[in-house]
Amino acid sequence: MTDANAILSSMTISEGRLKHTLGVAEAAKELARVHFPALDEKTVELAALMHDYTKEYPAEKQFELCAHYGIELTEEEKTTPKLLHAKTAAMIASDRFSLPSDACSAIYWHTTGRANMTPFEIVIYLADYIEEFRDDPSCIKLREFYKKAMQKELDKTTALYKTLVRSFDTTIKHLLADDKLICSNTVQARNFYINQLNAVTF
Ligand code: DGI
Ligand code: FE
Ligand code: FE
Repeated sequence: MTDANAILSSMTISEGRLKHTLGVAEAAKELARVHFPALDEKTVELAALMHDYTKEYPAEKQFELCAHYGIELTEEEKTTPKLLHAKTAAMIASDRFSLPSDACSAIYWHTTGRANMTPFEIVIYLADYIEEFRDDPSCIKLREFYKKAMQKELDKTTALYKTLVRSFDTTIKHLLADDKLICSNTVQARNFYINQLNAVTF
């Protein structure tokens, strides 16, 4: 496995994206410490640093990388190539930086989420949404929602799952408002965590 400097020095991203990336690394380490202390902090940091590694690559380069790594494109990805950055970054994290498979899978699912995410996947997915430098209103609201839920709920898992549901709802509402396709994994993720919460409550 590689180290943080090797990742950072090979990165071709804007200053704003770098700031976001460093924010995700901090948020991910904190989420892991609070919710999943068995996760390795160093590996969580490396996955966070890699999560948007290819975000600013042009669409043709994303398609080329997908062809190179044998990634099959879903209908949503064919029309929304920016969804591909999660998958191409995951492939590069494995191939060029030898990150372990649990870290690569967290990078792979960080944009859409999915049902029944692993602890590593939850940490990177949510850190991407609530890291401190995200300044659009829905991210600010979700960050506040998470903090309040952590104070209010007796159970940390309930607070975490409620925040996940709200994150998927927020994404889906934005996509609906913009007439965009909604990835089925995002819908399945929302339904999964609602069911988990209902199973706890009743
Ligand atoms: O890469 P970031 O900007 O840090 O964040 P991200 O990887 O979560 O990407 C956010 C973008 O992904 C945002 O423009 C919405 C889009 N997105 C997320 N889920 C879906 C989606 N776009 C479509 N079309 N369908 C989805 O289900
Ligand atoms: Fe991303
Ligand atoms: Fe991101």
